[in-house]
Amino acid sequence: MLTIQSSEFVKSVVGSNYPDKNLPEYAFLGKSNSGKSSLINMLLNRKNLVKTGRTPGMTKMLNYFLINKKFHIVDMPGYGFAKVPINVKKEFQKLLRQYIEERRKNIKILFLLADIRRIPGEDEFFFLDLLAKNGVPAALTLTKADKLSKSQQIRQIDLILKATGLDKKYIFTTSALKKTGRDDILYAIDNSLSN
Ligand SMILES: Nc1nc2c(ncn2[C@@H]2O[C@H](COP(=O)(O)OP(=O)(O)OP(=O)(O)O)[C@@H](O)[C@H]2O)c(=O)[nH]1
Ligand SMILES: [Mg+2]
Repeated sequence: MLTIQSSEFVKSVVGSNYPDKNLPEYAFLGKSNSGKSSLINMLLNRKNLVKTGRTPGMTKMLNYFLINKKFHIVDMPGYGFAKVPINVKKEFQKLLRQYIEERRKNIKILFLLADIRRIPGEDEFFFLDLLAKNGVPAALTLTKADKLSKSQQIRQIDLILKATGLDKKYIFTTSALKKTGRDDILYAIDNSLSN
């Protein structure tokens, strides 16, 4: 089992000034407010390494963190913020697409986050398709599971499997609040690091 021995902020990347070290990376992508930063903090056992709950839709940076001096975790900017103008949205999609295309060799798993209470829609399909085209493994990661009862979770996961056509093994269920799903994600990272 992967244990987190060290985690440190490396840099914020705008454009293509990626870190010099060419390490494997694990990216966290999702709509604004889907819980990316909270999940990363939970995985790393850090309260506030990644800032959470700030003005959504404003950061255009990729934030790189170095873990165990061995791999990077990337907190990606949240997309789909309802109040931004369409041209800003387009620019955003371009930026995220550019990252995926430029880093497709580095990205070992992209965790695509979605609030468990929502059925994934157009945005998620856009990225799942883009990731498949670039050969980047994707894991749909359902967040805020604590918002539903166990039986509601089971029902909702069933609907999500039907809507996406994904296999159950590519879906993680998490709660940053209750610290659930941590072992599953760390296990997946560990597994891919040793392959
Ligand atoms: N109940 C519950 N709330 C959560 C959970 N994870 C995140 N939240 C809350 O959801 C809000 C957004 O969380 P963030 O982690 O900042 O989300 P984000 O995806 O990083 O948002 P952006 O950086 O704006 O894209 C915050 O108010 C969190 O406290 C969870 O597992 N359970
Ligand atoms: Mg965030």
